[in-house]
Amino acid sequence: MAINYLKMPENKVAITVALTGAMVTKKMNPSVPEQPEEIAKDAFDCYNEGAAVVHIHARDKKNVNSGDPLIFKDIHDRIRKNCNVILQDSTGGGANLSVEQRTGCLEAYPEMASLNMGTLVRTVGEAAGTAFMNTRDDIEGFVKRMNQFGVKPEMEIYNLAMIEEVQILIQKGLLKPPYNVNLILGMVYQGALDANYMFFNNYLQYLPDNCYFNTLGVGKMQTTLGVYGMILGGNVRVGLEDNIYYKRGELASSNAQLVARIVRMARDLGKEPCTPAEARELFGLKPVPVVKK
Ligand code: KMH
Ligand code: ZN
Repeated sequence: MAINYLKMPENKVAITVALTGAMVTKKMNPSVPEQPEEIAKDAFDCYNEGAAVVHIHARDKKNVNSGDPLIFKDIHDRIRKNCNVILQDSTGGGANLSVEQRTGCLEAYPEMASLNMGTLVRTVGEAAGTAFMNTRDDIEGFVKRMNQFGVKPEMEIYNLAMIEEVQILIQKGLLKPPYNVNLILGMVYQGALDANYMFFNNYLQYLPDNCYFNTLGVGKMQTTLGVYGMILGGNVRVGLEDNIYYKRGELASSNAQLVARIVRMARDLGKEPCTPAEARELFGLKPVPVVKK
């Protein structure tokens, strides 16, 4: 297997926690944080457990997915009162949001934002059968807007064809190295690859030079795939957005519980979780002023 991607330092792993998402609700797991105050609390708890990056979705007062920059700004400000964790907003948004609305979060100046690298078809929930639109033009529009705001994209990869889109952005000079991708397996959408280790190996084979990867197993594969990704030199994403269970038949009690478990497993592999400052340096983000309490 040809390995071109950037490996993390052997004794380090950057943990991202996806706190809320667009699809999970308190009905599915009462611990899902929906309002800014709850999201900020979870972010701080997860930072204290070892998360370096928080992936953020916003909801309005009725808990409907929102791209309102003011809500994102409120979440950022609340998080920043307590810690300097890296703020990564979602431009995936939710099924109710237009492509335009999905970039609203950039006006709240996150440090990173998700960039979905292709179109998929939703298969669950009220929006089943509709397209999660990310045409090549949309992707280019998103990344240009991110560049205007000085926001670093984390490219969301759901199948092998999407790695081709990464290459296209590199060829067009729209990305600044080092690149960050989130290798996703097990998303329930049509067009997304199943959570299977062989697919994961294929992803790695086709990654470009100068590229760090995050490992994201959706659902029950979150922990095991995460460990596999760490062993191969990558980072890990956990959190209630992608997995509401702690183990079979038992709901996770919080995002922090999921972070704590992956940090324990990282330490068993001889890896310490990166601080936000360490992750910023590796990913080429600007330093954030020290939070004074
Ligand atoms: N839920 C993840 C599989 C985004 O928000 O832009 C993908 C995700 C995308 O988090
Ligand atoms: Zn998301």
